[in-house]
Amino acid sequence: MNIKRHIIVLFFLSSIGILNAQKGYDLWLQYSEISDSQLKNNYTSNIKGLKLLGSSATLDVSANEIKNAWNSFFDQEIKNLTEGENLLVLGSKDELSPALQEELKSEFAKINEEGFLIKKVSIANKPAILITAKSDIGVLYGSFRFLKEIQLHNDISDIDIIDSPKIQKRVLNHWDNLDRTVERGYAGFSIWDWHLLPQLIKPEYKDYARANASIGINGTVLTNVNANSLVLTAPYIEKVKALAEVFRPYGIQVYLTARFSAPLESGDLDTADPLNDEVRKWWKDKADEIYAEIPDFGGFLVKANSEGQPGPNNYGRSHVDGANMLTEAVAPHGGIVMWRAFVYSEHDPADRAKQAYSEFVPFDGKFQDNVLVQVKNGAIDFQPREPFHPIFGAMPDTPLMMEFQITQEYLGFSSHLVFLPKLFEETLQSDTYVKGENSSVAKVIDGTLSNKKLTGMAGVANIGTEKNWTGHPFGQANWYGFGRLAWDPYLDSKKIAEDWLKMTFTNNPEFVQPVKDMMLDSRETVVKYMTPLGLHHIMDTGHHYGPGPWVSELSRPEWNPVYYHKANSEGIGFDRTKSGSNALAQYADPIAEKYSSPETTPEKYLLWFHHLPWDYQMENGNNLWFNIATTYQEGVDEVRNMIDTWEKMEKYVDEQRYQKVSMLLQIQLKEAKWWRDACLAYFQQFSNMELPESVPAPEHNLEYYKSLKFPFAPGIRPSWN
Ligand code: BDP
Repeated sequence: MNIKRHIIVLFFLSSIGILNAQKGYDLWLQYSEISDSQLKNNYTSNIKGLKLLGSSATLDVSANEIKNAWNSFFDQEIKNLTEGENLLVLGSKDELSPALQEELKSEFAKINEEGFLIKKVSIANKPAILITAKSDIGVLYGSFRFLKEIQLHNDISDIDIIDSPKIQKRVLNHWDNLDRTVERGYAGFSIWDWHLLPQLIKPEYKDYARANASIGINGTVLTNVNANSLVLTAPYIEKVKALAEVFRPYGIQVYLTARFSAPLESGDLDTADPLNDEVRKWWKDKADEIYAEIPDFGGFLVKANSEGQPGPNNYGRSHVDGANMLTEAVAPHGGIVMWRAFVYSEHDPADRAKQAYSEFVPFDGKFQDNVLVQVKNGAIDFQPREPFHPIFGAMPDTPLMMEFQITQEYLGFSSHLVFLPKLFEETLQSDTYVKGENSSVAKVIDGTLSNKKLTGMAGVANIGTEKNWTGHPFGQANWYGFGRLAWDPYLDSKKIAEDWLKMTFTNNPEFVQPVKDMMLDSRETVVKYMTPLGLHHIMDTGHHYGPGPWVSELSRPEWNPVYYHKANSEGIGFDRTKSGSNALAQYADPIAEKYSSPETTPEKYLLWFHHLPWDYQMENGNNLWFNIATTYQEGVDEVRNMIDTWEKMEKYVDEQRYQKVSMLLQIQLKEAKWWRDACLAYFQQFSNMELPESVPAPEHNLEYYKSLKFPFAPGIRPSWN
């Protein structure tokens, strides 16, 4: 096409928004054109062609990615060549010449099955850049890493990268229902079009796999933890198989949630007792049936005896009985069971924060080898801030899998800009003391602390049918950041933010620096305007949209916000010390001792562990009420600062993404004020103190805030409304 026509078509496409929509859709794989001639020269002179060693679907996928990216970076084709200088050579170790294998021996010794090397080498006496690994999947990961170097504008003349994932099972958990609603989903409907599967294979499936592979995610649980046993029936297994086939070249295994009562619901048996022989056989046959269709099926994720889900307790059996029974079915095929520790009961009067620990810790060392116990980052529920879950410091003989929530159930849905890797990092870097000092959660999870064979990290996905996958353009950073931390749980969230911004928007430092700072502060900002100083779970109930600290009438006490803040005329906060629930005793001594007194408790956790009088004097010399009020206000002010920052970025961002973020930030500001006003109006009845001068009076009275109803807030299960 001649240049003039090219321009006209581009103009036409951009005027109807297609190119811009594409930008959101392409996530961090924009492969933006490299116009700087020096940079361009660095890449194109070092790479003259592409050479594949061996053949496989995964290698093809790697080569295609590089070819497409090349076109996009340089408006130039990269040709397949079999010989010549400066080739980019892709192939696994077994395909290398014995001499090269020998030369790279010590490097290969440093990587695991999914790791890779990217190196300048000499092949047939000619300089080349080699991307190699012990497996083709490693080569694919290396290819994405190589492209990232270009996206970040790094010099590749002396490229030398060795990397391996530190965690084995890097898995997204989709809380997607078979009717395509998504529990706690704020980005449209489920991307799995069950009705039209297995025949209709949407291009999104492949792009989903590409995006995940580019950050090293290697598993996906397709269905909600509140499970439907229908997905285990033959017609659905066919559908799952079709997805598995799309994902396979990208190294992504599929998993399903197993409803514990499936043997009953199928009509085959009249019990689901895990110790019953027929039940055991039922699950074995089911696993055989699945593996016959999907040989690399990953296994099951199970939510049992939690929030009304059936489980082994229904038959007087334990979580160990349930999990070990299921592993018998999948183990012969190399599958695993991810058994969730998210349990609490309305019949147990103990502090909800203590219940999972009490139930699971006695089982330490009793689960079979191929069980991962999946533990949420905190003991309550994915709050804007929680101390790490005490289970991480108390089950050294059990492989523990981290569960983070990427979807923002409690953090403003898809309308608030919150960079979650900051939250994830805070948990991962917390010291559990399980093996003395320096026993971080990251070391528990990656298995290095107790030499674990099986390791994993799960993230509850924020993906849906929205054109840009996640609704909020910055929600993509949370998916991206989860993947990066699952690969390397020691990574600095600053680095993640910076990489993501460059790959998603532009390398221009005048954009990257201020927006990175904005992202890094955003998590603390949301904590300030929702749940400052250790407050938690004061969202309106059911949908969890907006504030609801007054809610007190739900049948389950621990679903009521008043259960968590315990505000009264005496003070506010949950006493979890010896004088209260003593949940603190579930932590190792250095923590339990330090946090036993409010003076030595970090202020960020103050009201998580202590009930304190409103006039309690804080470090800055002001009292608790003053600090609560001014922190809410700071949260609001910081959202204003985010808006100011973003307004200066217009020239660096395409119109569509710029406008969308601008509008969402306005929603965030409105909701931050709503949080401040509603919570302060409510708590003030108990504190009976004036608001500090710097904090405006709430816009409306408390009755107004209480009267707000949101029957159609997204993400809710109808039965929970
Ligand atoms: C809670 C959610 C609920 C989930 C549950 C879980 O409100 O929708 O089913 O966690 O993780 O946060 O099982």
